[in-house]
Amino acid sequence: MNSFKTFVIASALILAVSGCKVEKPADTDGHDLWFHNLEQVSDAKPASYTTEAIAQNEIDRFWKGKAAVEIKVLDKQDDALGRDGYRLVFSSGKVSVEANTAIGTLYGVYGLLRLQQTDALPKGSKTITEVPAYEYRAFNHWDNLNRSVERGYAGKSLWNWDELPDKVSPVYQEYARANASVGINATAINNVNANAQILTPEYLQKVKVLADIFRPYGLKVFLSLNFAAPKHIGGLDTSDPLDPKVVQFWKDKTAEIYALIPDFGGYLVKANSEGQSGPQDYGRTHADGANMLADALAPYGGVVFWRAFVYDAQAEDRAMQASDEFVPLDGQFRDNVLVQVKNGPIDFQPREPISPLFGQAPKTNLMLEVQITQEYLGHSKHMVYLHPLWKECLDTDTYEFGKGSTVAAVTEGKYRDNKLSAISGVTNIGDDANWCGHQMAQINWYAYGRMAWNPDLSSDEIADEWLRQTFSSDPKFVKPVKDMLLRSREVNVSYEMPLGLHHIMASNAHFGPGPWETSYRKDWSPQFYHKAGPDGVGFDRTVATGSGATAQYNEPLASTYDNIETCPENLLLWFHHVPWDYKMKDGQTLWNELCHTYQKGIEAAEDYVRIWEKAEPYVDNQRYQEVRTKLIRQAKDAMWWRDAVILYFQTFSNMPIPDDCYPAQHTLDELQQVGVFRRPQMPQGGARPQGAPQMPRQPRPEIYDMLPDYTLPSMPEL
Ligand code: BDP
Repeated sequence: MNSFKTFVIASALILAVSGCKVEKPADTDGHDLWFHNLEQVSDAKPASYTTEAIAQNEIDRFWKGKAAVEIKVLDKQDDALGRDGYRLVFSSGKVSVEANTAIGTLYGVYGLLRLQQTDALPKGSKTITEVPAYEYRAFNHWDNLNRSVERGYAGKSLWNWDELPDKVSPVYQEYARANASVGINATAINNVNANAQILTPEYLQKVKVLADIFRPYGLKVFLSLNFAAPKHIGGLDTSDPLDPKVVQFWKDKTAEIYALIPDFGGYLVKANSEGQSGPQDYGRTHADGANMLADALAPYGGVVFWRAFVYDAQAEDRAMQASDEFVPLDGQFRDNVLVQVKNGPIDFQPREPISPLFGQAPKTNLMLEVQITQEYLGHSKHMVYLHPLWKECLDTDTYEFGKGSTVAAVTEGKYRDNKLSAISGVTNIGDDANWCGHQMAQINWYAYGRMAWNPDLSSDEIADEWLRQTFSSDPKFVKPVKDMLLRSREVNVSYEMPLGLHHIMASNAHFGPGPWETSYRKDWSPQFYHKAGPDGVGFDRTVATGSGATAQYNEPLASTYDNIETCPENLLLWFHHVPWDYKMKDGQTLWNELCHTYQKGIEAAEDYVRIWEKAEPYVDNQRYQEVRTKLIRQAKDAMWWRDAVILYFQTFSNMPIPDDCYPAQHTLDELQQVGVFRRPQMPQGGARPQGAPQMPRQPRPEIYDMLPDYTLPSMPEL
């Protein structure tokens, strides 16, 4: 239901039932995202489907201010604003939205409405200038052509390929609008594990329809490539990037795409990674492959996002491989190639150090890839606000160009002449009514866009904006719920993989714990990453006795990480193999610290339920209930994680769970059986396993009784 109708119905109900008393908001499925509290003041339709008309229409429908809004594309270019920047000039009785381009004004309009919705409009005369940090603020959809979404937890793909190009869902436009409202301006619409069919004429006609819908919102389409496309769909017997026939195939294909989509963005490529084909199949390098595509795109202004997510089963330490492969190629990539690097050196874990590559390739256009979908952080079942995770990476100093050369500064291009810059986020969007599977996961879509525009914004500022626009501006709601969101990433680390533990999840679906698991590939096996044994736990990456990964960082990071005394404790087991009785900074043994950290995680997750219940008067019933049910489940899943990891590690440490922690609620044996075929029931009311000694602490029974039909989750199919 559109927000205007919702508003009218809700207002009528309120008046009918209670005079002017403020009542509970009307139910919503969350589809209207952060536009939820925008009240429509007019039903006007855009005069046409152009950027200019859309910008004007957003003001006509939603601007409540008395001051007249004037939208103007500047006659004389203002270099300070670039292509997408804007200026809001507030003077008496007037607000002027100025930019060099129409899309700049549309961003300005959304900026102005955001100020209105967050009660942040200036009182007197003022000029606000906003210029985005990155030129490309991209989304990566891991959407397959059969509408399944790799690592997607919010329903099917938005793109209905069977119906396109004839039938066009209204959702495509809603999607483009939502992206424009937070500044996202590029979208790679298909999975990086790409099916070459997307490049056939039949599919390109469908892609063109999407591109036409996205264009007025400033959203450029990118396509993920299958590097073997010349063989798969081009009738060639090779995909060697130096073969003239292959070069010609890509030139022709690129020309065909631009004929349909003149503002096509370019290609996103996963090559020689996890079984995907690539230039190395032909003895060529990543640079050979990327440059061949870059040359095909250059005449049209297109760019290549070439991913650095590479690793090989035989290597001793997967964390070192992106650097090992890409550092020697520094300086060899064309100007219109950006090398897309995941935030950490392994794979989107709840906490990783930064990828060392950010500090090692000064002559390469590096870009950051973050994951918005919660592959390793509880899927769409757990509430985790991810901005603190991304911000931690952006703010980390690589020291490559001296102090202050943070990942943000390096990727923004502050140290290169070539100012091409980009950032990518793997989306959490599907065809669920609320887009993201979890109402609270919408914040991660919002926050990604805001961060891509301005990496300096704090997690607090972004959460504040989102809550006010999506739920309520009442401080009694905003403060506690925001605090909960701000803690949620650290809480997730605490109950899943604290103190630098990583990759110990169940390996089939990447949901839930699996520390006991082994795999036919050692680098997919949790045991390879935690290396727990009688002597301790953790991956030794030091120079003297371990893999030497610490040496891939610049000083002083390298020696800080290398020395167990100076290594930050939240990364301890990432870099060191540590005895169970090692004394931590607070005097506890490592074992007790682990137990207490998990305990804190569980208790914080339990607290979420109570905090949310207090927020109830400010939230419509539908969203309230949906979130509450998920939060209860999250608390139970936290317990599941703790029991699994601690009971398994206990077989090596032989140390007791401290008395001030909850006793185990499951046996290791039953946890190891969790799977599609056997799902033990979570004990109700925090019941102790039979025969367990009396312990002083018990999980709060009221939380565990709330979802009586909870079973330990089955492992979803991949
Ligand atoms: C991993 C995912 C896998 C992706 C891969 C990638 O498990 O599904 O294909 O990353 O980024 O996180 O290519």
